Amino acid sequence: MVAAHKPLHPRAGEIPDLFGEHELPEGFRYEADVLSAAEEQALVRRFEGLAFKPYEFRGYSANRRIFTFGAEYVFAGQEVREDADVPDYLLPLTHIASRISGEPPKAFRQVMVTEYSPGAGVGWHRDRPQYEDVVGVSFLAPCVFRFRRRSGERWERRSARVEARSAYLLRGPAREVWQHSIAPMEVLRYSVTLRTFRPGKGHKAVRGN
Ligand SMILES: O=C(O)CCC(=O)C(=O)O
Repeated sequence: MVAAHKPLHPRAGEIPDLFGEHELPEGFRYEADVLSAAEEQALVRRFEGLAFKPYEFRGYSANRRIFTFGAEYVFAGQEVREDADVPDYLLPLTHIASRISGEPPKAFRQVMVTEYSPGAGVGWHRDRPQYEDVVGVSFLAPCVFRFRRRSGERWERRSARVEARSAYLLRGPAREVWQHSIAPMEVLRYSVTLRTFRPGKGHKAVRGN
């Protein structure tokens, strides 16, 4: 659908799906323009220096690459690093995550930078049960953020255009019931995913898929 390329600057919580007919899943919150172009560029310069590794899942490498901060849950394929604390230059993003979620900035104990080269996307999934709230901040290019949930024999679907320099929150049904995915990118995009942990579910350097 060409609608994916339509400029769209909805107010938080009011983004329509690509067809403009359905509400997006409850618990999805969206805020455009959370960063200036200069702030975006400064962060992208930082991302370019990260030692990204392919995201691994059950022994397969995806074509997106990640770098994580926060030692409590280490994805397969990533190093357990001593210096895993969230660096100062990413702290403004924890404040954005706090604003959109109402949780304290420090609650976002895991921060993951993802690099999507052209052709890379994310398959259908829900985030792992260790996590509670999930906030995503987008850089350089818009993406099509897709949702689906089972409805009898069929999938009910929604999708939203997520702009560069925007933030979204996944919580409640948008996070627990609906799966999400990102259509393969045509141009380079980075995202930063900030996650809180469920009480008692943070683990020291647990490795997993
Ligand atoms: O890039 C994004 O905004 C979403 C990433 C995502 O869904 C994930 O890594 O689980």
